[in-house]
Amino acid sequence: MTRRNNDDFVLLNRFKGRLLNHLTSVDRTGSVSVIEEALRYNCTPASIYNSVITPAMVDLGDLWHGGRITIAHEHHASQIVDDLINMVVQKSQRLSINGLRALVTSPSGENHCIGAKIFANLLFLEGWDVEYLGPDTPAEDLAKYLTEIEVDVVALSVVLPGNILSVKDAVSSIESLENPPFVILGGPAFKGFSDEIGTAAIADNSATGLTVLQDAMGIGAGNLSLRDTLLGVGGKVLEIRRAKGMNQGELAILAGVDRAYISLVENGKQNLTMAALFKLAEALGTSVNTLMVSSK
Ligand code: B12
Repeated sequence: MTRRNNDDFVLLNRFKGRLLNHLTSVDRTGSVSVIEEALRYNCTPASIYNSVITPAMVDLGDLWHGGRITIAHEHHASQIVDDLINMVVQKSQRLSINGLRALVTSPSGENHCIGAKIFANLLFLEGWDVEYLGPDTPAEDLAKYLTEIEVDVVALSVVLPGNILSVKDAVSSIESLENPPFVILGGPAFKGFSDEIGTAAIADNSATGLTVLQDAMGIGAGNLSLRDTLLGVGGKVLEIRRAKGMNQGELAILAGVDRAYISLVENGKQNLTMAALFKLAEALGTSVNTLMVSSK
């Protein structure tokens, strides 16, 4: 039997209040117990991140700003929160794998990274392969790194409005690449921000960010059906084979399978094993990730 998710506002707000108390007194055990309880109550990872941990950190910032706690308290609390973020992802189920890969970081000068890490984990739980780099990545180094690793999306998190300038640098460095990935910008610096930054998408919260990426990548929310996945892989195999000027027989020889097998794959009628998928990707000179990018 599957248990229902529980995203009751009053319950989440109570967890947030208790977490804030434990973080204010830098009580790791108490903080962990709040998150464990939220998970036991079937609160979703997104609601624990967005409605428990995030608002607790905002209130903690107010206490710090108002001189009620020291920077040392805030640093210690941030470390505890880092562990809580890991705990949520470790104890949650990843429902699907969408074959897409994202890189998450923040631009030069931005040392806040809790929001970036939460967004990275939400992407992971939604089925993405995620490369999380931590904060403060210089624009040129990021662009250079992107020539070495293949990603579909770069997500940049910005907290301080003063770092909008450096995120603009990052976007233009990425856009100057030969095959630039899709770029999404998010974080509190974009609240009420209405300008454009190159061709990057902008989302000030993680829920909107996930939806924007689903639309941009042509994937629906949640699991794709087996049929849709096989049709997506088949379409991609056909597209790449034709682009390479190969016929089905030639691809079959390279992949070590029958021509009829290629025909079934391309029509979405063959339930491929992972080994077959790897052989096909290799024969087409591409990656499994690329073959797994499905259309809606
Ligand atoms: C913890 C903290 C720090 C820690 C960060 C530790 C860490 N590992 O990240 C440290 C000590 C490093 C720090 C430093 C500073 N901080 Co500080 N910090 C905070 C604090 C208390 C919490 C931030 C946080 O973690 N929030 C929780 C996260 C989860 O929320 P979030 O970032 O909004 O992320 C959510 C969404 O925005 C979204 N999201 C985030 N990224 C992305 C990306 C994409 C693509 C998408 C779609 C969505 C998305 O998803 C997340 C989940 O819901 C805030 C208080 C506050 N009001 O936020 C101050 C705060 C942000 N800091 C502030 C300041 C001023 C500073 C310093 C300048 C202080 C100083 N004088 O040195 C430095 C700047 C350092 C730098 N150069 O970056 C101010 C910023 C004011 C402003 N708007 O300009 C705040 C608001 C405190 C305050 N009340 O004054 N800080």
